[in-house]
Amino acid sequence: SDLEKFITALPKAELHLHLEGSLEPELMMELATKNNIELPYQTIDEIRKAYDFSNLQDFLDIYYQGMNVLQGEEDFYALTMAYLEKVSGEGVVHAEVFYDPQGHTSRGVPFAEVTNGILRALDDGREKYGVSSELIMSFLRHLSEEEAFATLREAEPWFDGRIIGVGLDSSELGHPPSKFQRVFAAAREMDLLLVAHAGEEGPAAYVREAVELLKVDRLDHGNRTLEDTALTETLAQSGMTFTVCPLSNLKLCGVPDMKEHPLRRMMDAGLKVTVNSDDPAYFGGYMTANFLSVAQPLDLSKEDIAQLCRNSIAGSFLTEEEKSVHI
Ligand code: ES4
Ligand code: ZN
Repeated sequence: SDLEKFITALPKAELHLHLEGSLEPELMMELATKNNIELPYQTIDEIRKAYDFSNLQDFLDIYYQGMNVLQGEEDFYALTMAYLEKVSGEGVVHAEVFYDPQGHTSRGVPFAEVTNGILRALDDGREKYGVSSELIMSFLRHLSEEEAFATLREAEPWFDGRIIGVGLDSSELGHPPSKFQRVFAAAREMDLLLVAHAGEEGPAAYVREAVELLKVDRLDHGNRTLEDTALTETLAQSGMTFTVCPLSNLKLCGVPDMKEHPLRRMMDAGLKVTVNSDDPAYFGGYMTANFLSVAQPLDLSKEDIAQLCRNSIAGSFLTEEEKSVHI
């Protein structure tokens, strides 16, 4: 369509993408066979049918199951290259991607194999597809503070610019940002950039904690921020960037219908909003699909869409000089 071509042509950055969530059923089956991993599915169709979620935890159970097929460095390389190839055709010029090392080290896959496989693909993808990128390591918030600290220590050799920041993901309810205040303070002391998922399922109070206690540089999701008017005003004033993921919110029943999605109200409140794909292999689409999913239901103009794309470049961790190439 005309709108699809318009969206694809706009230079944009993806700022909220879990690499393990870009594992397509085809690659999952291929790696399961190669690595002799039992899957509870026999066909691609069966896999896709299992992707019917009522909430975040429903999804996470399937997501951790799926990532078991990732075993060696080559698997993480293939996963990452497939993602970069896909989005390079959608106008993504820069991607700041998450991975969940604890989802792999807990299964006996060494941190170095995971990380180096991803980094080698990010380097090759820059050459092959012209997509620049950065890597952010996320802590699983359902695990302990101690386990997060152990992961932070294990990652230290890569804090020379290869891992640029840390994030916080997985089961939100019952695991407030405050649980990781000391871990994030330590990461800040190491000059790492800080992001955290907050206000996806959790209340606005969790968004406030991510900002005030963790001191995040960027906020992932943040859908429920609007429930706190004072906080919304503060974050509009401070220019905080929000990485919103429309198809994710729909698939995990955070919104009943795209017409009810808060993205437009967040923009109208003066928040710097971006559109992202989160876990595209599980939620039904990559960047263009996410833009298209809200364009008509929220009556977004072409100018609104262009603004969302400019926000993604501006809200990235690129230098001002690097941003100026894309804006
Ligand atoms: C995630 Cl959508 C979402 N929320 C929280 N944690 C996650 N990890 C991967 N996708
Ligand atoms: Zn996410």
